[in-house]
Amino acid sequence: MSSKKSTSADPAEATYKPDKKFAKKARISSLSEYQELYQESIRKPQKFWAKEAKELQWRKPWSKTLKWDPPFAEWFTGGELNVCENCVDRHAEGPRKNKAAIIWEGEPGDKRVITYAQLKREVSKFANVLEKNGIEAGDRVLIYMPMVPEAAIAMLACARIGAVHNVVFGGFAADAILDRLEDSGAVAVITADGGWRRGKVIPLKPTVDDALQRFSKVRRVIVLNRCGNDISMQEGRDVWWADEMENVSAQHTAKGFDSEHPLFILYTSGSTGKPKGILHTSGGYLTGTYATCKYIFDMRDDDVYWCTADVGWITGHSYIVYGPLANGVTQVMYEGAPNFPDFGRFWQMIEEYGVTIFYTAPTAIRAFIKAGDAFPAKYDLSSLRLLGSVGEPINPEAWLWYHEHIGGGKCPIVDTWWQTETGAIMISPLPGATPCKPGTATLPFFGIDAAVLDDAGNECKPNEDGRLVIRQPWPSMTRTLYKDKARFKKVYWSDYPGFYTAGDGARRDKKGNFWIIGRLDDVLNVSGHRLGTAEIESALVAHHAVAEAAVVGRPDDLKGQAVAAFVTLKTGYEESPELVVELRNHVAHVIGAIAKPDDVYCTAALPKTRSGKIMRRLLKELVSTGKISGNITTLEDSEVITSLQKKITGGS
Ligand code: 6R9
Repeated sequence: MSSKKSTSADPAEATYKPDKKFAKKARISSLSEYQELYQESIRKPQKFWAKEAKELQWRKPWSKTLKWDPPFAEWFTGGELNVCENCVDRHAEGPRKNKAAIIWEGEPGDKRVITYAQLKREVSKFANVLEKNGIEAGDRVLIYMPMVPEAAIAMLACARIGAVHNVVFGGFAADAILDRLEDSGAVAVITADGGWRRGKVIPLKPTVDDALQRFSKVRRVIVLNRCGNDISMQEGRDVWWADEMENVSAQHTAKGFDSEHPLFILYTSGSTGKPKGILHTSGGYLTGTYATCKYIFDMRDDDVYWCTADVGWITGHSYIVYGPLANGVTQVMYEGAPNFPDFGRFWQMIEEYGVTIFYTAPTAIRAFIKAGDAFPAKYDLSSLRLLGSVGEPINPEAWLWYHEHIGGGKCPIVDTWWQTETGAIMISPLPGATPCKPGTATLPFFGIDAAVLDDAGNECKPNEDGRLVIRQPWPSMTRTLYKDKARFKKVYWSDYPGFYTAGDGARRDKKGNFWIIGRLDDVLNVSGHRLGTAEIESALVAHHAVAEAAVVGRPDDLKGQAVAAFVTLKTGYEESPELVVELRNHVAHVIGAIAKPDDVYCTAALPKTRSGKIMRRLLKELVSTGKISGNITTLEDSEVITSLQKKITGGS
């Protein structure tokens, strides 16, 4: 059965209404119900959030829901809770005791199922290990782990004792670890010997050693034996996870912490300058992640949920660890690459575990499109009932493929807009209520007063481009940049005093749907016309030969900016002057002559951060100057840049 109600012959332009059967069972089952509750939540946001927060377990009730001294917020002031207790103990002691919390699969095929009762024992033991090693509430602990259950256990154990974790994505190099150790002032590191990726061991401990040679304040390194690769252990500083766990009790009494007790710091990557340490606290963050999981992913007791992110990113924090576990759901966790041993791995796992809710990124979807429809077609994906997307605007081509080839034409797709800074999803369809259109994240979540403003601070008219802002505080918002309140104020709160500026360009259509154009620095101005790079990319990707595209502006005497496009081609297509002409005309045909790329470069791959975001900044520099001056350490593959540079400058 299809959820589609086409208002246009072109499927990319059609509106997809929630499936009736889905809507009937959903928590919010019609657009009017959403609208009514939304209006009420914006009139009285504190009332809405307090109701959600009350579903959590508090050790001490709060006395004030919100203390707002712009831009500094305190939520649930005076309240005390233990975040770990909410995610683990609460379920381990009730009817969910023997329910699977984590169904884990390692890349080589090893499998583990951890029930809530077992998770409680493991987390309690590890909390005892941390305390035995002198780690106290407020201490910063750097976590550098592969995607194994112990990564989540380490995070939860930190939360349990009030230590502040800083997870660093396992793909980052020693310099990135060093920056974070220094900025956060970490006293301990939790790592593993290595992790599996595309059939190979990626060593982790040696990278930590490298960073620690230049940072002496870390007293203890706890090392998980995952791969058995050869590593060295420094006497007196490094200890094995398994040895430590052997002699501690499985009982650990959790204390309550203040609602505003820091929970974690997560550094944003990819930007120039010093990394920004986004600080999140306890009660508000948990309330935001809990409530969004409940309404947006419609989590139920019989669901099997799978978010394919890494715990090194905010999506892994909010939608693998804290939100899903606060909801007591069963989730799948996977260690390795989506294409190991082939592009069928995800689909095979969905079939095997009966995954019902699946959350991934457009960049992954485009890789699957490129690999071909035959992979998902081999597996039974009928258990799926809801799909999610996050990380960048999802181009209609990817949306439609996801809808048809993964969702079988029946699953709602929640395109979720949010950021490391927002902590939880801000704009997204509600799966039983919101009509979807490929490419729009649709409407704000309850309590989120999102708007699009022009330079003067007025709300933009429908279809007019402006800046995306949030006008009222919300519980899961970042409280500050770690040790840098001034930068926090300047970066997010100085465009429109009192309002949070997301740094994204956006527009709303007549129905109020938010269309995210992309980061504001990715918006081009061609002959006085504003063009979203995402829009042009989406047009390129809609061409049958194109797998992935990145568009940047290059200075042009006549137009201000000219459009430079980089594309990777699908298997079976080859670069040719004819194809370049065809692609340019195709964009002109889809958007208009103004958007026609001036340059089209075919490339084997696009430069990406290790989290899969295309680094347009580098491409922009390359087309503007012919070279790269900045730091490219966050790149997944720096070869890509070298070969593009040759192509652009005509060098060999
Ligand atoms: C969760 C996450 C945040 C930036 C954000 C925006 C882009 C994320 C999006 C999206 C359009 C979506 N972004 N989700 N753009 N539609 N559904 O990705 O956090 O890594 O901090 O990135 O990602 O540009 O400003 P983070």
